Amino acid sequence: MTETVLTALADGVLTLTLNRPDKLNSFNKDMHLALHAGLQRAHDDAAVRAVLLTGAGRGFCAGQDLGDRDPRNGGEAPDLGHTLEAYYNPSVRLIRSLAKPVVCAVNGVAAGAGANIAIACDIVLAAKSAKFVQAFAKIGLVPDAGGSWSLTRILGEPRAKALTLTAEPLGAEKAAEWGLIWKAVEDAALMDEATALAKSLAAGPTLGLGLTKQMIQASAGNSLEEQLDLERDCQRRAGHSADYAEGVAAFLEKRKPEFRGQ
Ligand code: T3D
Repeated sequence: MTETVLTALADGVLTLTLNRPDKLNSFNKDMHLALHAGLQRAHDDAAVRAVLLTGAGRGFCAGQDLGDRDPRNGGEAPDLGHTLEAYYNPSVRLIRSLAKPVVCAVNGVAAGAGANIAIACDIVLAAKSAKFVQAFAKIGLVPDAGGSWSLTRILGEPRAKALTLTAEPLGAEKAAEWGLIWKAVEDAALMDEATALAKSLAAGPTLGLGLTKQMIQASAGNSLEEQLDLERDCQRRAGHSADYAEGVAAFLEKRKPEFRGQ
């Protein structure tokens, strides 16, 4: 049977490739479970120091496989609240709670939950030809996979509402201009650039990078006072790390640091 998520570990980077290209990598149960397993491995395996998420073929991910939701097949309508809780929400939680950087290379269209899972990643690069589509309104659903939270925080209400209420595609360059993603890059350069970025993050001070991610994510819900306390606590932990000692020693010895992720 074809693997629905291809997994490869090299140079500390765990690359997870959504792999149902004939369905634009839309989610079925197998692909959800394979993605959970890949992300869980990133949590558990110390050899993994960064994740690179991408899609096979011409699309990144078209959200839910609507073939699995065909109402003409009869039977009771599925409980979509359950599918969010069992399948989509765990992916978002696994990405956001991972104390390691997650790079997303959006190689083509990202629609529905596919768009919002991309946006949940830490650094998002997209091919210039890629687009982000909040497709939900077209089929009578509401945004999910954290989209109503992240789009509003990143873009503000006016743009979040326009994108979700109209389901109009947002091109990669505009997405970068609006700050929804980090960068739009030439299609042919996407994978090289995303891989180089993920590799350099994987060679970084993993503990400090994980704490930084946690702090940035916490800031939206914190007052300045709470955030100052969090910075103090995280800096205390980073200051006791072997990578901090190595970073300072390397600086003083005018050489490149060799971080071990501890
Ligand atoms: O159900 C639950 O569990 C609740 C959770 C829901 C989460 C969600 O994500 S809901 C939103 C679901 N996704 C969509 O509504 C997007 C549907 N797809 C599209 O709107 C378009 O396909 C795209 C904008 C993504 C891309 O358009 P385009 O013109 O580049 O490609 P295409 O020709 O429409 O699609 C190419 C093939 O992929 C085509 O198959 P074919 O005709 O070549 O055999 C198409 O049917 C298939 N495909 C695309 N999206 C899906 C899909 N097949 C199943 N499910 C899809 N979501």
